[in-house]
Amino acid sequence: MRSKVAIIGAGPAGLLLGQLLHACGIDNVILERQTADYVLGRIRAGLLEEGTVGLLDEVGAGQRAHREGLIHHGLELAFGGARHRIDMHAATGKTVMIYGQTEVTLDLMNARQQAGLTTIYQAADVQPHDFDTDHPRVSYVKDGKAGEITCDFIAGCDGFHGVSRASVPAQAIKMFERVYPFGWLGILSDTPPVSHELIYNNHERGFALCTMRSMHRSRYYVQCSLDDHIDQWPDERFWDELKRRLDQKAADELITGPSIEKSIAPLRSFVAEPMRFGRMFLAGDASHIVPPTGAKGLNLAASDVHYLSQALREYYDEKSSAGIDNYSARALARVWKAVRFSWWMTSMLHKFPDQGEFGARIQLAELDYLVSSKAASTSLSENYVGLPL
Ligand code: RFL
Ligand code: PHB
Repeated sequence: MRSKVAIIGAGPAGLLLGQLLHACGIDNVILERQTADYVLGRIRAGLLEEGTVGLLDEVGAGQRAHREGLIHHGLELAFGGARHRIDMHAATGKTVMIYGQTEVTLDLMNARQQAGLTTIYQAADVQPHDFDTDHPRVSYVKDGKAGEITCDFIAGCDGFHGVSRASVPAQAIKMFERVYPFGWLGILSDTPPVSHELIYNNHERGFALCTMRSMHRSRYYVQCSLDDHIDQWPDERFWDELKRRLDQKAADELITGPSIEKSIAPLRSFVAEPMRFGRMFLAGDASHIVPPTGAKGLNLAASDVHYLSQALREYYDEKSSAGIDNYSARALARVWKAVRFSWWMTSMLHKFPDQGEFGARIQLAELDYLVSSKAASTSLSENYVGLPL
C-alpha cells in the first residue's frame, strides 16, 4: 500500500492529524495496535482548551462537543479548609471545555469513517523503516499476514510506550524526565458533580481533584501511593478518603455512588528532543508526557499535530521544507511551557514525601499569593486556558 503519510497510532494525536491532513488533501493511513473499542474504552482526559476545540471544528468534528461539552469560566483552589475561585474568563477572555477524551476520539473516528480514510486496527509488529532516507516505509502484520506502507512521511503518534520513539537511534535523541513519587487514583461515577466547576485540593493527606464528564457523571481523583493497588481501594474507602481531603461544604454536599471505572496512573514529566528524525515526526504522548494536574496532555497532542499538518501542507502545496524543518522547534517551544506549568501545578498541590513542614508552608503561601494577586492568578489562568497556538 502507498500513502503520502503513514500515521502510527489512532489516539487523539493520530486521528486528529489524519483529519487535518485530509482537510488539505493529503492522503494518510493509520495503523493502530488495538481495536477501536479498546481505544474508546480508555478513560483519560476531560478538559479541552479553546484551541483544541477550534481544531475539532476545523476538521468538522466539533458539533457534538459544542452541544454536549460544558464550558467552564473558572476553577477553584481549596487549601487550609477554604475554597477560592479563580475567574479565568475575567483574566483572559477565554474558557475551557469539559468533554471527555473518549468522546473526542469517537467524534474523530466517525469523521474518519465518513471521509472514507483507511485505519488498520489490530496491526501487530508495526515498525517504521528507512526514515533517514527519501523512501520511508512502515511494516506490520494483520491477521497473520505481513503488510507494508510506503510513504513520504511517517507520523509517530503512538503514545509513550509506542514503537516510533523507540526506533530512533539512541545518539539521535535526548530525553528529559522527572518521575513523581505518587500516583492518581481516579474513579468515574454516575453521580452529579459536587460543584459546577473543578476543585483542585491541596490537603495534608494529599491532593484531590473534583472534575466531571457531564452534569450527571463525575470524575474524582485522589493522590495515592505508587505501591497501591486498585483492589485496596473499594468504593467506600475512596469516597471516605476523598471527603477527608475536601473542604467542609464540599464534603457535606458530595453525592457518592458506585464507581463505573477505577484506575491508578503514575505521574511523570518527560520530553524527548527533537521531534523530527529525517522523514519521521513524533507527536503527542510519543514525544512528551505531563502529569495530569495541568490538564495539558491531550491539548499538547492537538497543538503538535496542528503544527505538523501546517508543515506538511506547506511541503506539498508550496514545495517548501521550511515548515517541516521548523516543526520540532516550534512544537517544543509550546511543549516546554506546558511541561513547566504542569510540573508547577503538581509541585504546588501534592504532598511530597520529603517536603516536611517547611515545604507544606511554602505551598500554602504560594496558593494564598495566587488567589490574592491579580498578576499571579492571571498567569495561572493564561496557562490553564492554553497558551496561543
Ligand atoms: P495515546 O492516547 O496514548 O494514543 C496512542 C495510540 O497509539 C497506539 N499504539 C500503537 N499503534 C500501533 N503500533 C504500536 N506499536 C503502538 N503503540 C501504541 C495506542 O494503542 C494508542 O491508541 O496518545 P496521544 O494520541 O498522543 O494522546 C495523548 C493523550 O491520550 C494524553 O496526553 C491525555 O490522556 C493526558 N491526560 C489529559 N490530557 C488533557 O489534555 N486534559 C486532561 O484533563 C487530561 N487528563 C490525562 C488525564 C491522562 C491520564 N492518564 C491516565 C495518563 C487524566 C489521566 C488520568
Ligand atoms: C479530568 O476531567 O479527567 C481532568 C480534568 C483536569 C485535570 C485532570 C483531569 O487537571
